[in-house]
Amino acid sequence: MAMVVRANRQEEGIGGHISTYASAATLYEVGFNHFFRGRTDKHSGDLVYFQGHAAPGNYARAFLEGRISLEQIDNFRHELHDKPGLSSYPHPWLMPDFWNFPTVSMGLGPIMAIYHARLIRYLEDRGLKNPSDQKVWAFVGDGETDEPESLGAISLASREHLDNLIFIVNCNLQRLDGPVRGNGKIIQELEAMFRGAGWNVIKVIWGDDWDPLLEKDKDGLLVKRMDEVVDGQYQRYVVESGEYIRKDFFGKDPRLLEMVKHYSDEQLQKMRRGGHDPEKVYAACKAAVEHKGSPTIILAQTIKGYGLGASGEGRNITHQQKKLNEEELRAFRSRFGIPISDEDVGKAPFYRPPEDSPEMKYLQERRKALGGYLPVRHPMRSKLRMPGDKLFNEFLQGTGDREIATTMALVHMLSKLMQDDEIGKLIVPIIPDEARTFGMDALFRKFGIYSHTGQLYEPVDKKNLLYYREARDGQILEEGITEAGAMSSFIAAGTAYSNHGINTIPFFTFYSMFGFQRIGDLIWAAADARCKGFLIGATSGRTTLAGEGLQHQDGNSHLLALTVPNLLAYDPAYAFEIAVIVQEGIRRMYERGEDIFYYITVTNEKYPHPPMPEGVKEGGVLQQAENELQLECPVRHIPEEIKYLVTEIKLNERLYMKDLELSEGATLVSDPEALVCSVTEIQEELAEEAPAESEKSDEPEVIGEKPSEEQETPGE
Ligand SMILES: Cc1ncc(C[n+]2csc(CCOP(=O)(O)OP(=O)(O)O)c2C)c(N)n1
Ligand SMILES: [Mg+2]
Repeated sequence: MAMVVRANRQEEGIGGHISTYASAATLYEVGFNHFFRGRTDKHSGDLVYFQGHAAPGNYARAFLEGRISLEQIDNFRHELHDKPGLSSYPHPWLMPDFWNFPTVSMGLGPIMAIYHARLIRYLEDRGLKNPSDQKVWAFVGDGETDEPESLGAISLASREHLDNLIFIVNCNLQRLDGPVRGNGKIIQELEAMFRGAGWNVIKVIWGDDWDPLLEKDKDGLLVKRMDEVVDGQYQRYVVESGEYIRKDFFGKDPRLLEMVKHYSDEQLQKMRRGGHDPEKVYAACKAAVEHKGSPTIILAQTIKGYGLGASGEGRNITHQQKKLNEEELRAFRSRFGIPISDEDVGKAPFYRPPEDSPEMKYLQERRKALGGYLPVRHPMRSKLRMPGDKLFNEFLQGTGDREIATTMALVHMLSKLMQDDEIGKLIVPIIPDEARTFGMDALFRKFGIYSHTGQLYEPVDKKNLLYYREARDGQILEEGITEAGAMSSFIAAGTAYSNHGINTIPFFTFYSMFGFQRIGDLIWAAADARCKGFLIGATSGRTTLAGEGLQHQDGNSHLLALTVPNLLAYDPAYAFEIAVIVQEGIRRMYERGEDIFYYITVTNEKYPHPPMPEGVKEGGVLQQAENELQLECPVRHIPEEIKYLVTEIKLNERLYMKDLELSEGATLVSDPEALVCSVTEIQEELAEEAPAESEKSDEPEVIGEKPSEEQETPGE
């Protein structure tokens, strides 16, 4: 809190959030002290998706743990200054040793967490990862659940029996502008949805102050009253006096009033909500980790801006409260018993209990017992052995007169990669129900479609060579019609190098129009997460699906792809180009350790493919500058086409109009000096290459003690 207040005093409008963490502090602290396990030699460690704008509180804890320096904490949101600072949201580029999961865009954290939990099962079932009781925890805002992505994939989690997944929804009943469901009840609504979807639902609504009353509530009067009061009114109780609560809440029935007649107004006002009661939260988390067979959601009722009193607690403005005056700071200090003097408190100083104080000892002991600090981003990079040139050579020869589409070439290449002894098992083909369109059904039988339960039925096409084979060790992720889900799988597989030390190489093939246009924000999240892999935009271009509406005619995805700095986008025309891009891509991402990813568009138009020109082998790119020329000739000699052989063009050689062989009697009208095509050196899209992390130490770096190279060159 002091961090945000100080930053905003120094610089008007710098931003940051106080009230979200204030509501969730107990939820996090119970997790940190009892449940979230760090990664050790013996345990993979748990993965925690933090609510993005709760970052300040997580920094405060890391400061207490000694992982973040005073200088950093005083440099909040100034991560580009000379001195090290802290990013306002989880950011794996600006704080590469700390944050794993970028969650700034709400709704993406929950869906990414679901597919991450599923990917862990996939890796285990395919023998790439040792089975363990590793958990994925996801903190979610109650307002955030309105995003379609938050709830859109919840049935996948129960269908796949993901008991390695726990959601904690911070039900503070408020979002940015006001109540989440003023006239309704968000907790009941979420309970219905998750229970209906087959999740284990645990509600932590009331703190233990309420237990004696609930015990006395033999006729269910109190529970009935609790049920009928809507969220907007519960928010009102936060800012109201005990007298008001007695009258408005209990006063509806004389028997309820009787129940609380021995309670003072002050007592009534202070009765805690479940999410602020550490014992209740502990009990919920314990039940969640012990539950088997389905994912768990903990719905914890909290108060937004808890502890801020008149300066924000439960108020509609609380989300944006960043400044506290002296009086408000004093009230906060007194409420939580922080030993700061009256003179000092106005300056919003940082407070850190002495190292040998019981609370600091406890905090350190607990993290030690749980396997180390969290969050920590600690890529365990193992170098990949590249497949030899042989695998790609076939694609460099051209197809002669045979006409093929680039999609076919790509799918054939994918199949060969999957059969490679070295990297075959690491390839993760991901498809949102378009395998047949792209000819990928050819992969079904040989590699299998992943299903944890195997195949419980006899498929209708069992007799066919390419039947629909589901298997527990299946390699293909057939996601069904969900580009968002498929992209979340892509992110999980493309960041497994960092989260699990496994170099999985995802190939996500989709209708190109349903990529950037539809799930562009997840593609940004992939970029932020330092994800690797190949996005394949199939059926691109505006030619083949004309007539199906503009939503099917992609002429723009490359424009959108250009805006993502660590994404390399290509629109190859020939098979040899795809081979060069894919081979180079695997080398750069997995051998040299660059945190980049690729977007390759392919089409379904068939034409003959030329062999690779000489110059391209030397590392160049073939660029065609001109597709048309004008000539004069007798009508009977008008040529159908003018062919030229590009195979012999060497690096940096150019072919001009004047070099073309025209048909008999034809003379060139176009400028003879105009360029037709050339083989030029690749222009690096990324100005500077990221330092290969494989060269870095495997030891986690302590933020603040030794700033990493990446911190010095953020946003490269
Ligand atoms: C997709 C998206 N839309 C809007 C925002 C801006 N935003 C940040 S926090 C917030 C309110 C969050 O409310 P809730 O999910 O209930 O979380 P709380 O702070 O109450 O815990 C909004 C609208 C965002 N980060 N992402
Ligand atoms: Mg909320």
